[in-house]
Amino acid sequence: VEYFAVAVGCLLAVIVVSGIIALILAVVGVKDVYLPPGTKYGMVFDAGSSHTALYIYQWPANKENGTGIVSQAEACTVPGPGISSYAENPANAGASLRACLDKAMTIIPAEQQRETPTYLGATAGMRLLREQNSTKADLVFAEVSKTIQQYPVDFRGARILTGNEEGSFGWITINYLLETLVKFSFAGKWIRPQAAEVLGALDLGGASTQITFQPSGTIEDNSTEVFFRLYGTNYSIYTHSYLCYGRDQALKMLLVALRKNLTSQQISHPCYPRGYEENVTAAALYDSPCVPAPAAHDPSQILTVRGTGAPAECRNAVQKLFNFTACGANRTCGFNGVYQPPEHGQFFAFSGFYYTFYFLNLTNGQPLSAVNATIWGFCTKGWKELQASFPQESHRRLHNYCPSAFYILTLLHEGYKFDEQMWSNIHFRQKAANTDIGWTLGYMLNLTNMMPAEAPEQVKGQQHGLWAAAIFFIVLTAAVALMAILVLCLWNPT
Ligand SMILES: *[C@@H]1O[C@H](CO)[C@@H](O)[C@H](O)[C@H]1NC(C)=O
Ligand SMILES: *[C@@H]1O[C@H](CO)[C@@H](O)[C@H](O)[C@H]1NC(C)=O
Ligand SMILES: *[C@@H]1O[C@H](CO)[C@@H](O)[C@H](O)[C@H]1NC(C)=O
Ligand SMILES: *[C@@H]1O[C@H](CO)[C@@H](O)[C@H](O)[C@H]1NC(C)=O
Ligand SMILES: CC(=O)N[C@H]1CO[C@H](CO)[C@@H](O)[C@@H]1O
Repeated sequence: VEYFAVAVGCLLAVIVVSGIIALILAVVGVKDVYLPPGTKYGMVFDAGSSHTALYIYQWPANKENGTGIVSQAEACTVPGPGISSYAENPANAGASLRACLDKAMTIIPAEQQRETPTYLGATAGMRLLREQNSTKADLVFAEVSKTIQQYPVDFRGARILTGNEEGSFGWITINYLLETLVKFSFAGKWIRPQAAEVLGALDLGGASTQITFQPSGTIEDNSTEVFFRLYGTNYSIYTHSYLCYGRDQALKMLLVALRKNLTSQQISHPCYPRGYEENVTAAALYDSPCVPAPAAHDPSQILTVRGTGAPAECRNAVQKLFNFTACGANRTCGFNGVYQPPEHGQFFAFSGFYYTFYFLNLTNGQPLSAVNATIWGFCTKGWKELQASFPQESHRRLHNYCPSAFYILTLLHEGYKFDEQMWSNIHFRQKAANTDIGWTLGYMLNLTNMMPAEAPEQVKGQQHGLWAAAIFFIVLTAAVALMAILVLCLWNPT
């Protein structure tokens, strides 16, 4: 009986200890402990209204080594117009992406390609196309998806971002790159930077513009409020996207507004330089939901647009694109009746804001009065003088800098209400930490769960060596115990 009890005891001990070993190995996962070092990649197509760009990001495998560690490996501009322009010929939208996808395949090592998360996000150009004809928008998405699926990547879908998402992800991108949300300290811990203030984001696309910031007070209109919890901190952010107030659509609205007389073939344009002339068809002018076509009009009619180079008239015409009276009396407001709390903190203004102001050499922190003076001066130049001053600039774009600049000035100063003092808080930037600023990085960080809601106590990858050693030690101890039990059991019987 005694012998039997000892045998059962030994057997139980063996089972329990083996179980513990098995459990440890299963929970930890041998794979997890011995992940090979290397670089991981992710790709995001930014399908904007005027063009598409592919961003390739990289980060060290198995260790998100603090924020700022995801960096841009490459940015590739897709040749041709934005995907929404292929509504009549969707197959070509897919084909247009090939050059950049081919390039990506030369950058991402072959063995990494299959696990490279790849996204396509479309913005206001596709929002407008969907508004016009959602079947056409679906066909374009089907074609771009088909093309991307022909490449050996982990394609996770093509979709239209909402205006609020576009603004929020731009805000996350900036604050991630500037390490205002979280920082990796030298002590090897994630910390929330105490001194750092989050920055606001001002984005100007071709078909929409976004303003996003953390106000000092409460947000009174919850359609403009987004909440995130990032690294253990709650953020309540104001964001609004104004559809049709991107640069290209705004200039289209301006041109239509300047067409005072529907029977005339002529349009006088005070923002275009004297001596500049171009023809547009009525079909091209009224091709967007931002500019409703007149009831009876002939799409094949050809209109002649003539520049008059008159800055005061130009400014007046641009101001009329905004409705500044639609807000209730006791509400802080942007324009067109959209709620906006008072601005707070520093802002980065990027994409269209940056490109136009960079051309005019206005990105060095010039005060509002100097910006105003430069734009007025630029808008008085005649077409010949302009071409002579900027011989290397494409003539297709040169005539648009004056209206674009007045548009940006009016949008920021009167639309978003940046007064003279607040103006100095706007920083016109294209990049931060060598990475282009836009919504794409924030979008990828969110979708790959690289921005956890809770602050990790320590990064598993960081403590890799220690972690592996601890597991090894526990398993070794358990194995020795197992041996000891077996030996004792075998010695005991008699
Ligand atoms: C991670 O951070 C450490 C300490 O800051 C640094 O020495 C190391 O180069 C970083 N790793 C990568 C892959 O950037
Ligand atoms: C939308 O586009 C589809 C495909 O091009 C076309 O067949 C359909 O007639 C269009 N619908 C409208 C309302 O224009
Ligand atoms: C501005 O908006 C208000 C309220 O929506 C409207 O009554 C008014 O006509 C608008 N003004 C212009 C110039 O469009
Ligand atoms: C651009 O502006 C800065 C600051 O106002 C000035 O110092 C610089 O000379 C300007 N550059 C050009 C090319 O105009
Ligand atoms: C800011 C934002 O849109 N965050 C999203 C990130 O992704 C999760 C799902 O994984 C969404 O729930 C969040 O809203």
